[in-house]
Order: sequence, then C-alpha cells, then structure tokens
Amino acid sequence: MQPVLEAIRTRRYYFDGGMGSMLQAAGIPEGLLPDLWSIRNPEAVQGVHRQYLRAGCRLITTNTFGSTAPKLKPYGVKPAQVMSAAVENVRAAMKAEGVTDGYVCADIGPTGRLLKPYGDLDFEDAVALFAEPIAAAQGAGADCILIETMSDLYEMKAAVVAAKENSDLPIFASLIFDGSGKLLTGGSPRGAVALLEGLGVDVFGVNCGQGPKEMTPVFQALWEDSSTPLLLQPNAGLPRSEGGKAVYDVDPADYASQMILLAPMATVLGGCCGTTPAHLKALIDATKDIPLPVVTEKDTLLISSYCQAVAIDGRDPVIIGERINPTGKKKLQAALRAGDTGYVLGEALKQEEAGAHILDVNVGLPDLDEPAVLTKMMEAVQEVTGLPLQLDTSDPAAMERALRRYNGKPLINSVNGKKESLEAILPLVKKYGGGLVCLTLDDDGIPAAAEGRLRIARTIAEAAESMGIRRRELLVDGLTMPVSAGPDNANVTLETIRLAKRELGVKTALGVSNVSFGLPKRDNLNQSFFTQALQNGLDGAIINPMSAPMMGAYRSFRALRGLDEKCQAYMDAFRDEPQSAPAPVIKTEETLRRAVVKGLRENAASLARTMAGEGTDILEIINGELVPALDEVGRDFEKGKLFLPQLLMSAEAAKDAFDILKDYLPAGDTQGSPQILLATVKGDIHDIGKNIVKVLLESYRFRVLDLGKDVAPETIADTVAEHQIPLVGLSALMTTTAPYMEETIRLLRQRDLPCKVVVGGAVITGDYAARIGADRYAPDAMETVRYAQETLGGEGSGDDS
Ligand code: B12
Repeated sequence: MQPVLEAIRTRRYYFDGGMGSMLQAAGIPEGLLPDLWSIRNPEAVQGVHRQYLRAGCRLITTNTFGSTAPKLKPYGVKPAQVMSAAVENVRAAMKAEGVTDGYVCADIGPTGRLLKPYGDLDFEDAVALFAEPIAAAQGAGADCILIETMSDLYEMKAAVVAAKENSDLPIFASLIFDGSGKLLTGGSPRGAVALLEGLGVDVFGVNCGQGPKEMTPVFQALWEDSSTPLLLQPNAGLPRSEGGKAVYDVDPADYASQMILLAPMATVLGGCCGTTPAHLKALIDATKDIPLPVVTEKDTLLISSYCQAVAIDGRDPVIIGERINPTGKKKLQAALRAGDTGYVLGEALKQEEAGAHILDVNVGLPDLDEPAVLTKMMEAVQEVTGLPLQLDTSDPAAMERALRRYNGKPLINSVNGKKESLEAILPLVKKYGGGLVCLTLDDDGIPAAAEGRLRIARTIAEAAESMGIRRRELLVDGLTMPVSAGPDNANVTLETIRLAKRELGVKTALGVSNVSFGLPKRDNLNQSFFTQALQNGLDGAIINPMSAPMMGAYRSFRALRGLDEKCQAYMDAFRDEPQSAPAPVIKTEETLRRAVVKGLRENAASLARTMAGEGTDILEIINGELVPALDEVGRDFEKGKLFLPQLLMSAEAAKDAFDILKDYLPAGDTQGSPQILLATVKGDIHDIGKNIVKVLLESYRFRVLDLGKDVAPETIADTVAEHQIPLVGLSALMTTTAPYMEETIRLLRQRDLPCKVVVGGAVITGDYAARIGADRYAPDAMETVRYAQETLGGEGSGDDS
C-alpha cells in the first residue's frame, strides 16, 4: 500500500469524527476514560470505526486520546497496552468492512497539564509521557501519528519531539484555537506555522473547539503562511451546555455546506466533537470532488516564542537586541557569574520597550557552564517577555540543550563554513527548527573579498538544503570588520549582503556596531553604516535598541522605504520626544507596580522589601502598587493583549512581593480556637486577595482558619459547625464561581449555623452580597478588619496584651 503521505496527495482522504459521544451512545459508563474500552470492549470501539469506514473515512484514529500514563494509572493499565489494542481495533474494523485503502492514525491527546513555568509539568517529563504511546504505536504498526487538540505550543513541541525520537512515522499535528483566534497560552496561527514547519511536521491544522464557520479566520491565516498540507477537523458547531452536557447544533447537511467553503484550502478533512458518521458521510459527498489545494512554498522566514511570531520577509527588516551578550559588559559578566537573573531580565525588558523584535541571548564566559547557564537564562527571559529569542553560542552542546527546551522557533546564531560546525549545527536545525545565522568564515578564516564570503554562504546553503532545511530559513552574515583596520572593510560587508540576497535568495543578518571599533564617536559611524546595510538588503540587524541614533536610523529607513504606512510607527516612536536632539539612552523607571505587571519576581520582591524598609505604609503598598498592577494585568488579559502565562507570572510576582510585606505587619496570634474562617469558594483558585485579608486580620490579632481555595460548600459548613466559628469570609473572583458563594451561604443558613458571613472578591458587589444573603460586603482587606471588629468586638480576642 502507498504510504499515507503519498496517498493524501492523490485524492481526498477523510479522518473520522467524534469518538466519545459514539461510545456514550454505545453505553460506556459515565466517567470512565473512553480509552479503556479499547481493551475492555473492543467490539464497541470497532463498531464505531466500522461506521466511519462505511461513511467513507479512510484515516481512522485510534481510541487513545487520553492514553498517557497518569490518566491510565487509576485503571492499572499502561499506554502501550491501550495503544496496541487500539491499533488492532482499527485493523480489525477495516478487515471486517473489507477496506484495503485505510490508514491507522495513532491518536495522541494533550496531557491535561500546563508545562513549566506556568504549570508543574517539566518539558522532558512531557516528552517522556508522549514517548510511551508513540513508541507503542510504531510497534503495533500504525501508519502515522496524529497529535491533536493541543492548546499550547510548548506541549505540542514536546509531543512532536517525542514522535521524532520514538518513531519514524509521518506526523500529523492539530491545535485547538479559541474564539479570539488564539491558543490557550496565547499562540497565534502564524506562531503555529513557525513552530510546526520548523519541527518538520508533515501535515498540520485545526480541530475541536469550534464549528467550521467559526474556524474560518484561523484556518485562512494558516493557509496564508504555510507551505505544508493542512488538515481541518471542526466540531459540529460551537458547543452549548444543556443540563451539564455539551450539545452541538450543526446538522450533517449544514456541516457539509460550511466545509465546502474551506475544502479548497484543506488537504485532509474530518470531524471532531459532535460529528457522527452521518456528518462525515455528508461531508464526503459534498467535498470529494473539490480539487485538492495546491500548497505553495512561502518565502518568509517565521520565528516565534510561545505567543508571538516575527516574520522576516526579505523586505521589512527587524531588530535583534544585542544587549544580553557579556562581551565587553562588566555588569552583565558579574550578573551571569552570580546567577543574577534579575539583571538579565531587566536588560530584556528594556530592549523590548525600546522596540526590539527579537532578543539575542549569549552567556559565553570562559569559566561558565554554558549549556546550563544558556538554558537557564533563556527560560528566565521567556518567562517575562513574549519576544522570540536568538540563541547565541559557539558551543554545540549549549545550543542543543537550549534549542530543545526553547518555547517556540528561535533564531540560531550560528553556523559557519567549517565542516565541524556544519556537522554539529545542521542536524539540530533539522530536528528542532530555527532560523539559522550563517557566518561567512571557514577553516581559512574570513575571506577578504565579498566573492569569497559568498562562496562560503553557498557551501552552507547547499549543505543545509541537502538535509531538507529550506533556504528561506537562512540568514547570511557578511561579517562586519572595523573600518579602522582596513578602508574596504565596510564595502566588502555591504557587497556580501547584496550578493547573498541576489545570488542565493537568502535573508541576511549582521552585527552592525563592530564597524566603528577603535574610532571616536562610534554612534556616527554605526548609524551611517546601519543605514547603508539596510539599503543593501539587511534583514536582521543585531544592534543595541536602546541607542537612539540606531533606532532613529531604522525608523527613518522604514518610513523612507515605504514600509511604514502613513509613517505611523515613526510618529508613534517620536511624537512625544523634544524636537531637539533626542536623549541617547532610553530609561525606564523600576517600580513595584511595573515589576508585578511584567512578572519580574525577583525585582518585585526586592522592591517590596525596599519600600517597606523605607517605612512606606504596608497597606498603601498593597493598594497603591500590587492591586493596581494586577488590575492592569487583568484588564489586558480580558482584552486579549496578554495571556494566561503572563497572568500567572504577574500573580507569582505579586505573591512574592506580598510574602515580603507580610513580615512587616505585626505578628498574629494563632493560639486558641479560630474565630474567622476564610475560603475561596468551589471552582475558584484565585487566592491572592483572600491571603491578604488573612494576613491583615491576623495582624489585628484575629485567629483565622484558612481553608484555602476551591473549597466545597459542605466542607465550609462542616468546619463552621465543628469549631463553632462566628464569622465566615468567602472570596470569589469569577462570575462562574460566585454562585458557589450563594450556595455556601444557603447551606450555612439551612444548617442553622449561627455565623455571620462577609464576602469579597473582584466580581462581588454590595448588591450581589445582599441578594445572596451575606451579612456584609467588603471591598478590601481593611474593610474586612473593620467588620470583624464590629462583629467580634475590638481586636481579636486573642489580644491579651
Ligand atoms: C492573578 C489572577 C489570576 C491568577 C491567580 C493566582 C492566585 N493564586 O490567586 C491565575 C493566573 C492562576 C488566574 C487564573 C485564572 N483566571 Co484570573 N485573574 C487574576 C487577576 C489578574 C488578579 C486577581 C488578584 O489577585 N487581584 C488582586 C487582589 C488583591 O484583589 P482581590 O482578589 O479582588 O482581593 C481584594 C478584594 O476583592 C477583597 N477580597 C478578596 N477576597 C476577599 C475575601 C473576603 C472574605 C473579603 C471580606 C474580601 C476579599 O480584598 C482583597 C484585598 O484588598 C484578575 C483580574 C482582576 N483585576 O481581578 C483575573 C481574573 C479574576 N481571572 C479571570 C479568569 C477568567 C481566569 C481563568 C479562567 C483564566 C483561564 N482562561 O484559565 C483562570 C481561572 C482559574 C480558576 N479556576 O480559578 C477573570 C475572571 C472573569 C470573570 N468575570 O469571571 C479575571 C477578572 C481577568 C479578566 N479580566 O478576564 N488568574
């Protein structure tokens, strides 16, 4: 039989549709992991496969969506067992139906956990979790791997790496986007193309979450950027909840007619939640004669972080911030030696604010463990900025370690024409993906003339292409030599840029400021050389974005070249500047508020310590810095300007600051029976506000019993009864969890527990509090203390001083 990747280019092939709902219809017990039936009730699973085969589907997914070790553990089975049985089930179903042109697609779903630093799952552990079912799929004779319903690009990367390392099967990969066109962790369609093409995934696309109509903008965006065949598996419309169950409204005929519009862009079609064999049958009838799309090779180099993508298109140049490189920088050297991430993060954020698009990260110091330090700093920088990074090291071991764990598709700086460099670096690019900076030097050094440098660039480009690395991924660096050392140095570099673009069709990169080495007033030369390099076709400028002359040259170039529509970017950058000469360096003030907004944990803690140490009122710090910072982050989150990872980093920074501030409040009294119970209600994990309330109450010497977050109404009522607690404080921060506050109060009243209830949290208002029968609404922590004083009398009764 033809390999699956060849087959899908010859005619339309279809994935199947929903599995879970079909098994429910077949009587699977509520709450049981559907994968279990691959072993326990193979006939039922085969029955579903057979229905889809009869509908005309030929890419049949194994019933293994949840088959990673932790999810299977409670049932005492291993991923390999389930996968082998599931592959067998598909084969058996094909045999029973007499199908000889079908393919077994080994289904790999998400772990259900967030990866570090936002969650608790380490990248390598994620790779290991995926490795198990993937290796089993290969062993059992599956035809391809389908990694699907991934809402985070980092987890997707872990799964793809696992697939590449544990099988040689073709990889299909599919993501779930939300209504705003983003992934849960903020990734965009363009970021997805960058990552998945970098990793060499064979077919990718979108599934789940939405119906065909709602998916259109995301799918269109993938189509515009991708050079890879796409797959599309929407739900039968947007799910809606009815009696706690998801219901899908789009019937087979509507589903098919919506898919007709997308079929010209999709090589492979199929269904997801809510779709049935009837949907697939209608889909196949409606689209089987629509010609397959012709996928074109795009020329743009895309690089990315977990949430942003940068396009290097050969026309509009980008800025690569060079400040995180210890060469000649004493402060940074000291910071790297001391493991002081705070300083490095400060440099990262300053460059971002100054307008960099990509940040170079280089930690090369002779006495440093470069593989460990590069990875550590890269991860720290990725925690606070969404800018894509350029990993900059001459140590292949350091490159590999950082590249593997990088969240996105980075720039790789660098490879050169030496055999050992090509042999060490190109396989890494092939495996993990990355835009590759190619230095035009080899064993004989740096050629004096541009033609010599071009020759090396060609050698690298051909070696890369022979390994399947596209030419568009390469940025040739013509190498800047000081003009003080030779009158032709600048000319040769500019000529190399021109030749490389014209002769090889590659992109170009350059560290610009070396040109002025050894001469006074370096800014003059740098700025002028930079402009000339841009004119000659420089795509990636490695410069100091905090240098006003350099950014002035860059912004002017874009405006003059017609790259800056209506000169908007130029005006935005300079509108507020005095019309005389601009200040040479852009400065940002370090405030606690900014540190929390940016998620700078160390800075937040140390600024909190400084402010408290200087005698600033603690409540003023909380209400004037921490709360407004979190409000700002919350607003940006709501607007879709930032995403869960950033929200988490800000929350962590606020917590770190608060841990410091806590110590400056008078110590509480924890002896004796509790007077006040605090809890964040069921379903809600926001506890920063509640913790502040707790510490403040304790500093007023009330004895607090804190039940934590996500606390069930029954637990609260039981505890109140057991300890005869007179005052209960409830917190809720989401509209979806506020009803549990009401339920808790109802239960307390029902059980005739003689306690008062005070409520608070961002979504609670005085009106709402009154309506649900709370005794008091407290907009902030201090108000809670006042209410406690009113109801319990004076300071906490533990106060005997
Ligand atoms: C930090 C934060 C997080 C952190 C929480 C970390 C933690 N350990 O608490 C993380 C990143 C984990 C998080 C997750 C989520 N979050 Co959130 N998060 C926030 C954010 C930015 C700040 C909350 C905060 O800590 N504020 C600072 C504290 C000091 O204020 P506070 O809690 O209001 O507390 C004060 C008063 O209200 C009062 N008070 C508070 N509790 C109590 C209790 C009592 C008894 C009393 C008397 C007084 C009182 O006193 C406090 C001190 O003055 C808000 C936005 C915002 N501005 O509120 C969103 C926000 C609450 N989150 C939101 C959402 C949607 C989510 C997620 C669903 C995101 C997602 N897609 O996964 C998840 C939900 C997870 C869950 N099941 O709970 C939405 C809720 C929307 C809504 N209306 O329902 C918000 C409003 C953001 C937004 N604008 O969209 N989030």
